[in-house]
Amino acid sequence: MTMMEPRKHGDASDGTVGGRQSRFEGNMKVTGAATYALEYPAENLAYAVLIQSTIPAGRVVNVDVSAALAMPGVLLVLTPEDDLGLKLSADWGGNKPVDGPYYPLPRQVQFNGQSIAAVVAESREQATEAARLVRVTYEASKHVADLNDPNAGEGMVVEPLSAAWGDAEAALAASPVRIEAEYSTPREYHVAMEPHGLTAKWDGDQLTIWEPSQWSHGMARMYSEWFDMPYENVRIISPFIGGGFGSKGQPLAYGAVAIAAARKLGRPVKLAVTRPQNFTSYGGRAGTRQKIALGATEDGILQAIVHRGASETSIYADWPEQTGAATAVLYKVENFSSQHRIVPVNSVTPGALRGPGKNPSAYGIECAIEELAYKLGMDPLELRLKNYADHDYQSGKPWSTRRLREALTEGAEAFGWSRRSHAPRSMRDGKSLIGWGIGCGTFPVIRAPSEAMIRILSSGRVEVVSGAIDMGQGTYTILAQSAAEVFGIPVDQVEVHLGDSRLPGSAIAGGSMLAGSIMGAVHKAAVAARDELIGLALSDANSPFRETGANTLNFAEGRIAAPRGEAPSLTLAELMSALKREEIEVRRNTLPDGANAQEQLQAWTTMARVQGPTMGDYSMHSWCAHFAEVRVDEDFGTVRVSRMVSAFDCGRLYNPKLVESQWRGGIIMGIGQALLEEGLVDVRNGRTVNNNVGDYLVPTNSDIPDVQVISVGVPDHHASALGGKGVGEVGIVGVAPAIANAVYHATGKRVRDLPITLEKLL
Ligand code: MCN
Ligand code: MOS
Repeated sequence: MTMMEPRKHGDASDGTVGGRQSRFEGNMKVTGAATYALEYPAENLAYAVLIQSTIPAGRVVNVDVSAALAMPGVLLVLTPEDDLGLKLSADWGGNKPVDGPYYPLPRQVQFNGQSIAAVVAESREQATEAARLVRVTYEASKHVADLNDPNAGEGMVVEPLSAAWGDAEAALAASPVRIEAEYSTPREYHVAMEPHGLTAKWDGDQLTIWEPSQWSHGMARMYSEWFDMPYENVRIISPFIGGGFGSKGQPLAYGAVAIAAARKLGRPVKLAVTRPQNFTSYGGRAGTRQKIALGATEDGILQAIVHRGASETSIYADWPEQTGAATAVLYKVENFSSQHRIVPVNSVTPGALRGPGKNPSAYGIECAIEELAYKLGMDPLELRLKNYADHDYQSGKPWSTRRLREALTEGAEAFGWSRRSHAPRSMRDGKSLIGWGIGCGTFPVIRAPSEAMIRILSSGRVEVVSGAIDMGQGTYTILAQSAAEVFGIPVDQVEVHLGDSRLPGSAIAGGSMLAGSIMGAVHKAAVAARDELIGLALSDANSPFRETGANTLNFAEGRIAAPRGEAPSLTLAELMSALKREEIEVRRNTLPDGANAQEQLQAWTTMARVQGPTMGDYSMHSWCAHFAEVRVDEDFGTVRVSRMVSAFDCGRLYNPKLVESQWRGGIIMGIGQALLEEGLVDVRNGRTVNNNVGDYLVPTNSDIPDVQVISVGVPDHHASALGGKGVGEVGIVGVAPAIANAVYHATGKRVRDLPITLEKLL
């Protein structure tokens, strides 16, 4: 990795939108000054420890808690016997289920590692020890271990995820050149540095929850429904998060257990989910497999894509890891057919993990395209450019912006692609077989409304206030830049308050939708606050600007002046003082005008107002092209990624430094996915055996080579108010196929099941 550039002081452009401001909370995180959810001090705290099932399917017959209860310090043991008095909550979309009770500690066991009991004690150590003494008797029933279990069956087709146009089967049959292959990906996990957990505290009918959250408002809503209480009475506090990657967007069973225990005991309760328990508290990326057939003319014009995919889900809820998500938008093709199935197995319901759907989907299609290139004897870059999609063939709509061609050509240039020799095993350095491969990626632009508040204080400081989340992406920093730009002040004169469901409503930090959404709201509120200040400055009897005859004011370099720059010139503090104002507070949202309070609440607490990429006149996506170089040891089969160049179109970048870091983070996760990550299931008992960071491998710094990232985007004002497209997820999409393709080029071996481990190459 390239070294971090030294921070340049006094560079005014740093603090405006588009500047390379360093992350506001970075220092706080590395020096321990940032308080995480499990670090909040609460008086009279009790500690809860979860007990998870050790069988994959069946019934809890009996939980013997006598030995546990006899242990010192033990306050409470909760089992399926206890009715915690909870109700089912509506889903992300806000769709209400049939009214019914919710049992976070159920009697019915649906997967190995399900929460079935909890012990609460005066200390965590006492609770942990007592939990070991709880005896659970089960009545086991037959289980399905994973997607490859012979009893798993074919599953169900998810009709809304099927897509077809033209006549794919006929066009495929008529194509002179065809390839067909099956690709698979294993279960993968988030392994965020900060594990799950919470501290819950009741004050009468008011509930405060300190929990890492990607969506303070949505989670507060779901908690309030579980506990059948008014939304206003629940508060989630989540200012700092040690990574979420999709796993922290909804309340989970352990949260309900800790809060119910706190209510029963009349004391605050802290529950830290252990690292192994994290693997089954929220599901990782589902295991997938997909069969892809491509038909082309002899000169490489794609005629047909036939795609059949499947992913595992749990036996109690449907989560499709959409293997066809990228297949339909990457290439120009007149005949297309794609179908996705979900196969229920005894696992926790899989969930969103950076680039859900698009990620395994790009792995399939981008490997298949290179397989076709070799069959045709054509350069894979040339094949991609030859089949460039001029519009979205699925929706029939024009792209809002699509600079994937530029990403491919500029990426190729920076990588030195033209020096490649096509034949496998044709580039070597001693015992190292060298391979080069390409993988394209895409992620849809998802739009959502948000709200924000701006406060101009008499001190001249400006506050940005929002319940939005920063889990490391850079929300604090870009919002400070946005306000600083509007007021023409240095960025350190802006204070940003985030991560609290009591603050103005916000889109989820998910689906790469937050930056576009919240930047729009903050910009709107800041401009409105500035306009209010201008109005006062031009009309207030105490204002030095009253006599200037100006009809507006300029805000630049920390000063406010009339447009032609003549005196007076005041700082924000001086103007506020002249106006005798303590503060100016303005709140704005990006909903259509006139949205009432109920519609506003619905907008921040559900996904009902979220818009997909083709809901307007255009088809809107971020795009990228990754170029990977691998070195494979000829004797040992070890693969090292020695170089990556990736070019991106994410529209306008609010902060290129943070964007580059987002892209690199995604690429690093992609390298892990390609070479290391694999949730291993013991088929006998449905257990994820490598449920710890010693055995579930993710890349470390020494696994990561120089990663060069390039922006080829242009502002896209269809995509968002300020012209940016999503950044947070697209970086991981397309990395694994780029590496798989490079490994094929190096070795002549096509590994179609991730991860590419050495035994598959020997
Ligand atoms: N950005 C920008 N210009 C744009 C868009 C984004 O400068 N046009 C920068 C900003 O710094 C912004 C960040 O990129 O804060 C991410 O913006 P966006 O793409 O809108 O994504 P979200 O804010 O919605 O963040 C969620 C996204 C997702 S879905 C996952 S998963 C993910 C990711 O972000 N998880 C992360 N990046 C992560 N980064 C960290 N450190 N930790 C995680 O858990
Ligand atoms: Mo990201 S997987 O949408 O939180």
